[in-house]
Amino acid sequence: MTPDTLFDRVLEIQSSYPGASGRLSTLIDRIGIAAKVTSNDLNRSRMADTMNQTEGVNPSGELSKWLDNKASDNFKKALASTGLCCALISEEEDGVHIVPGNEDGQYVVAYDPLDGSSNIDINVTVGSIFAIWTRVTKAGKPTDEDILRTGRDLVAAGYVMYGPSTVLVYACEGSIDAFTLDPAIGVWYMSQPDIKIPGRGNTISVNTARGHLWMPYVRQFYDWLHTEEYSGVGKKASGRHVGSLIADVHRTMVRGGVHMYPAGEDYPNGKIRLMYEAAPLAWMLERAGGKAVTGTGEDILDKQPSQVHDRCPIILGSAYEVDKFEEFRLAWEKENEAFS
Ligand code: FDP
Repeated sequence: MTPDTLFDRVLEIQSSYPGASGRLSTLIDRIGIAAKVTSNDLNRSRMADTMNQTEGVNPSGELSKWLDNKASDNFKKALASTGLCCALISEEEDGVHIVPGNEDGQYVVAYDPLDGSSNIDINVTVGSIFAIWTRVTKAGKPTDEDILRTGRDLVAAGYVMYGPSTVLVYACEGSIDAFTLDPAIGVWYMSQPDIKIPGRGNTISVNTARGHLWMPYVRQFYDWLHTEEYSGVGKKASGRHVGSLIADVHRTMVRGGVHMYPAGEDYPNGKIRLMYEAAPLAWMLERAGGKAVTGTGEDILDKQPSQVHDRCPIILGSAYEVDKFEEFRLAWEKENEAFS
């Protein structure tokens, strides 16, 4: 029987691993609760007059809103109370939060509690993203070896999309499924099992206002997306860019195509954060059959963070488009090697 709630699906996955402790299932359940509270906070924010309240800057120097900090607290409370996490990393907090009394906890969880929050006042979709690792050391205070992990090491990841409906997409080793919240009864119902990204799409998503700052091969790839070769077969290529990461990545995951935030002169290392944005989304995309690269010669999943708030350029989407991007990059590098 197909499970029809998040709870059923998580139990089904758990039962497929003989001897599973149910700890990861507990974390997902708690993340589901944090997401429901955050969804409610967002829905009420206009009436409660909390929508535009600002509260200083986050560790990356960006203006943070009351809602950013509230969402961060929602995730922190939900996860810390499980007793299973030794360390929590939030976009809104400096450094790493070592959970008091839980130093032996098995999991490290990184999250962007409210991504795209500059879009809230215009009622555009925003999201939360989470990444879950099991620690490397056995016990005691977690070390850098436990915390500064690549996407390759993830055991589970997901995102929540607060849009016309609230949708939680959860991926673990063998599956990636979407669940839609019924707000009347607070239940996550499965709405899209076994998500697979099309092998090629027709959607191009990037902030073109930064185009003059891109590397030449990014421009060449972008121009190619407007040729007959790309749109000649199948549907005509179409530009779709929200400027809110989860909305852009979810559309790309479901419909195919490519979404990019490449490195440029303004953001030499890209803008998107590695540990709680790029890595979990790349890991999910790979499970759905897509690809994700940095555009500077690395698979996002292999990129090693040097600190928890590192950034990373992203080029992600259908395998066809990302492979083509890599062709342009390699050709440009080869040509320029000859002159260096
Ligand atoms: P925001 O600054 O609104 O929080 O990661 C942050 C992010 O949004 C992403 O959601 C979005 O994809 C990106 O920044 C947009 O940045 P630009 O406005 O520079 O294109």
